[in-house]
Amino acid sequence: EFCQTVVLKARGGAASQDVQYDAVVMTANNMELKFPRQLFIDGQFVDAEGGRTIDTVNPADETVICKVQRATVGDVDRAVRAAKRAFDEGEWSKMSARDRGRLLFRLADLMEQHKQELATIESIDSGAVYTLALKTHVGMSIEAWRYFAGWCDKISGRTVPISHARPNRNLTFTKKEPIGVCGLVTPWNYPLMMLSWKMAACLAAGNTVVMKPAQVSPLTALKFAELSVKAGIPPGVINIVPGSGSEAGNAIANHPLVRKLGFTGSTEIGQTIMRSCADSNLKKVSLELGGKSPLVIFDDCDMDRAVRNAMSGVFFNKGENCIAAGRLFVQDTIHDKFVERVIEETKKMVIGDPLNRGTSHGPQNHKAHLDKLIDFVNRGVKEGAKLRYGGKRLERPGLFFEPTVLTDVEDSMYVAKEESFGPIMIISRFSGNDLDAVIKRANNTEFGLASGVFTRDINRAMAFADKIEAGTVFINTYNKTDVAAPFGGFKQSGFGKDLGEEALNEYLKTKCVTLEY
Ligand code: TAP
Repeated sequence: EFCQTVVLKARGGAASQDVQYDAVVMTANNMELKFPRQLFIDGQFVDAEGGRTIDTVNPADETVICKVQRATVGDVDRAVRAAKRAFDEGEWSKMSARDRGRLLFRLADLMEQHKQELATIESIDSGAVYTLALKTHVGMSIEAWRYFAGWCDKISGRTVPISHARPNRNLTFTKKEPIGVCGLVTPWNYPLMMLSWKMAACLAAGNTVVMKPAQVSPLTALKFAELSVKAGIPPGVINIVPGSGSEAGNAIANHPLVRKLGFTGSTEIGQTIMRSCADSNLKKVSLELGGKSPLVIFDDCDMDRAVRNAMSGVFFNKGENCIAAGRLFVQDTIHDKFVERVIEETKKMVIGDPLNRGTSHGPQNHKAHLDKLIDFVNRGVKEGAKLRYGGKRLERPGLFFEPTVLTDVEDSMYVAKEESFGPIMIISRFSGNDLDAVIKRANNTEFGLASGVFTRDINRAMAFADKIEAGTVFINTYNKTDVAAPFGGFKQSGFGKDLGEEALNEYLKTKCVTLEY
């Protein structure tokens, strides 16, 4: 691990200062990468108390990329206090909303200038295919920053016609105010994008933030911290505390000065977090949790389009995708043809080094996850599902798992009910044209994140959209998320929205002012 001291020249107002840090320097993807590996607190890169570290591993060859400092409860407390100072006394809360927007636009521009470097770091840290990391992991992150930067000076309240106290008159108006110090805890599947979806809305609303990335993929969050200094975001506004969920994540959820927690991750940890938020100080919470999203394919669909979208619906980002089509229902009249087509396409997928431009399928994020996928398939086969393709770890270095197709999946099976979060297509059949029957099966889950339907019958598609219990519905498409469209689940997939105007409400409070004159 080669390190070099980097001095960052911050732009911006009086609060800006040069920041010095020890960067990890390495070459990958024919470029030089430079990124921090320390905590980012109050505008400075610092070691954790006690200096404990976590190894971060490249899943393409299982080598250790570097050691990252691991935040303790005390470190989180320092970060929260810095965020509180920045909110109460700092430049951030004093500047106008439009100036805040300018800073966020500048940050987005810097991310754009470092796009290749960010995508390469994301690729080596999380196994994302580089071309996808450029377009989605980093590309959509930049779009989220620009989208929310544009909202900064458009957040407004209302005037409300209340009854007068005659002969006087009354007026009520509402103000949308930032909440204060917000905590964010995110997963490893889209490390920079999950940070960006939440933090862009959070900062646009005027809050300050303490963020914990997933311990297995923390590097782009730290590179992002560096860019935030260059953009001139004042010290303490953004704090990044890599570390474990049980220690650093839990310390954020429990902290009495944090007033809002935005979380993306599993349903199980979501429940723990909600409990901590309630017990500590009743902090506001939004939860984007697991999914088992149904995709229903009728025999009047455009078959090519259905096959293409089902493939990306399941295999996009090696299945490490929260809205992945976790279960396919295919009408019996086209079932066999459909299965044959997806197997044919799956065979064509190019598995390999995620940095190669021709690769379409990279390694799974980390070893424990890969092991879970192997167990998942074995369990399905044991219960009677048919393994039609894949299902094993590949015999090559790196955490590669073959894209997998399971058919004959019955509703009672484990694989029909639980999320795999990996590249495993689960196919069940349905008969006849009974929409209600298949919707009932599709709704028979505690998850409710996304859903999809392929049919040329617009009435059937709209009836599906009405009756399906999911926060997102795709008709004749899949995975079509956009920074302007609200995103989030129903039932045990959580509550609260990322993206779109609605996401701002997660990070704002409404004050109601009444005056008499
Ligand atoms: P989790 O295990 O829930 O981890 C998510 C984050 O929470 C990580 O940063 C984790 O830290 C932290 N954490 C763990 N225990 C905690 C605790 N007691 N208190 C506070 N924080 C804690 O999920 P995962 O394995 O990273 O991600 C996979 C899951 O996320 C899947 O179920 C997937 O569906 C879901 N997901 C959902 C969405 C949306 S938008 N709904 C998006 C992506 C992923 P560590 O780093 O130490 O684990």
